[in-house]
Amino acid sequence: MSMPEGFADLGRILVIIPTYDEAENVEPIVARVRASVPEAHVLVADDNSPDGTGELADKLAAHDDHVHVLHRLGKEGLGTAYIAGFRWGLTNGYGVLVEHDADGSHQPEQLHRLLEALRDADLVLGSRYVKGGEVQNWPRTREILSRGGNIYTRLALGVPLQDATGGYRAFRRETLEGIGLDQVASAGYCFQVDLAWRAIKSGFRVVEVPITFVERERGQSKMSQAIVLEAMARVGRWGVAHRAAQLRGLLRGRRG
Ligand SMILES: Nc1nc2c(ncn2[C@@H]2O[C@H](COP(=O)(O)OP(=O)(O)O)[C@@H](O)[C@H]2O)c(=O)[nH]1
Ligand SMILES: [Mg+2]
Repeated sequence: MSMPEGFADLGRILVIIPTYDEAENVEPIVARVRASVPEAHVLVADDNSPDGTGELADKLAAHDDHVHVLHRLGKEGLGTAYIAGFRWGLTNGYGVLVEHDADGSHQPEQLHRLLEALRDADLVLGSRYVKGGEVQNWPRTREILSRGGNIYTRLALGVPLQDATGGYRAFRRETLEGIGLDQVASAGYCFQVDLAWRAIKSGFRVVEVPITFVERERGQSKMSQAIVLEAMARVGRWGVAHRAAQLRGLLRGRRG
């Protein structure tokens, strides 16, 4: 059990929840986050959802000074929703910025694990694939795709991460300030790999803690084949560039 103000040493906490057509999910997920870590603030980043999610979030914000809403003009993707949310949080002085899905896949009750680990880290990844982590409710094909994507990422980039594509994460503000958010162009799963890879390359401490991922029961996934293909192509390119740089370094070392 954590006391209110239990994470005051980390600075003010902002949990960013991107939404697109999450009318059935937004109220319960915000309530669970508020109950789990009462001192944390929530920012719903809505892309003008046709189902009225943004207006529902406005109603929550009107009754709770720890809830805020960022309205964007239209569906521009998860990656840019997070970047806009990070910028809002950095401008408003938050010390910790958390990524959290709206659809019930991430458990607000496990947020403590991420925050506790952040005391000794710069970026904490909620991981489905470390010991103690799990996935519930996924069709076999989806799990194979996710696990395969992570094996591919490990091989391409040589990073020791078990779950580089997950979207339940806690960043210290200094990490986001240090990785060059301006240059992040990726969307979807690739966005998550991109941020973790930048953090590792910049020398930040990245750690994984186990989470229980539960596939959504209500509403639609926005995952698409295009998102998967983008991730494979970009991660492959980064891997080649990285190996080439390593090789150049090696050759220089031999000559000198
Ligand atoms: N603001 C915004 N949120 C999005 C967008 N696409 C997905 N999301 C949100 O991102 C989270 C994860 O998306 P989801 O469709 O569940 O992806 P999956 O879990 O990989 O199947 C959910 O909270 C979605 O509502 C988008 O284009 N804009
Ligand atoms: Mg989902």
